[in-house]
Amino acid sequence: MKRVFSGVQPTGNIHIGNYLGALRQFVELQEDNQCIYCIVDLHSITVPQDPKELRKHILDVAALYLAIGIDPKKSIIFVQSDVSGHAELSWILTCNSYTGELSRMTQFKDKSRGKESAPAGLFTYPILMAADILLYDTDIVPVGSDQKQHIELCRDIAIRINNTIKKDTFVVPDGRFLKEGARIMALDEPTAKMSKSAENIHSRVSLLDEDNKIKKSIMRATTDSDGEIRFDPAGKPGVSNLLNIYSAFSGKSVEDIVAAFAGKGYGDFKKELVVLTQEAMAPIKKNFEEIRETEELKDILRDGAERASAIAEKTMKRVKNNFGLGF
Ligand code: AQP
Repeated sequence: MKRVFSGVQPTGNIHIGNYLGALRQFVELQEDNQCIYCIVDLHSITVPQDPKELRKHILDVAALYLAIGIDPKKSIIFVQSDVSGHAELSWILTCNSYTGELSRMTQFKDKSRGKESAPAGLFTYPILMAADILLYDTDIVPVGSDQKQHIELCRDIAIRINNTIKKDTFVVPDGRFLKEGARIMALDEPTAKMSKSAENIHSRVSLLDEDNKIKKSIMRATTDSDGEIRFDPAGKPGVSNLLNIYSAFSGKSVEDIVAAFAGKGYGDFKKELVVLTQEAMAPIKKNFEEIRETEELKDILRDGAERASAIAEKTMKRVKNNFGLGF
């Protein structure tokens, strides 16, 4: 069995980009792999968080994991800060990473915008992400394509330490990126990725949006004036993004969708996409409502943290031993 690890930040507004790029893979992979799904709260504090809101969002993500179909009997679900090995391993990896490679991370450049007051955590967070993955001897990391650069960094650090400290200190993981859904773009600005933190709520469809909000956001999605439904990400980013979403929700190929809508207008296409999206979100919302307030949710997280800790402790023992740390 291969080991799978991935995580989502508890920063609110989990959207269809997160779902189609990453979360939907989580469910599929749990059938044939040992899966570990984390709520990465330590990552979320790279930017200021309100403590009350953060706690609420942690439980929201946990409930969403269950609502989309992650089964806690098959997969481990836990909160990152409940397992101390993440922060501990992160320091060891920090000492084996280069400031040059961290400076090249596009997410750091985007989020820090060159400001001297940018939190140092924004700079080092790809190392924490590497620690999350390496702590569990992970083989496969299902993520959206925005994480490609961070996965490459994680591999580079693991290979470097295996070569310089001791062979087989770390398992070198592979990213897993889907063909449709790996990068869902903002509905209002289809050259930027759909994001949780964008100010315009109609830039995204969140998993818990009401039907009416889903309809509004999709019907006002930016397209173009040529009127033809065609897949051309460079020339027609808005329509191509909607085709991608349609394909990911329906399981149909983009070519088949384009053929089915030949001669029809954007309005007809968007209306069908609205229904498709509403239908995909309905069971998630229903399950979420049932799970969110139960005590069982917290029991699942406690149990998950225990199971994750048992794996993490073994890795930390091996790593510390290889580095000559402790006695
Ligand atoms: N637009 C996207 N398309 C496909 N996949 C995406 N992911 C994120 N955005 C898209 C994937 O979702 C997983 C969880 O993401 P995250 O919670 O760790 O954080 P993020 O990438 O910071 O999410 P956002 O929405 O982009 O938040 P902000 O507002 O901070 O910019 C990851 O696997 C990610 O690849």
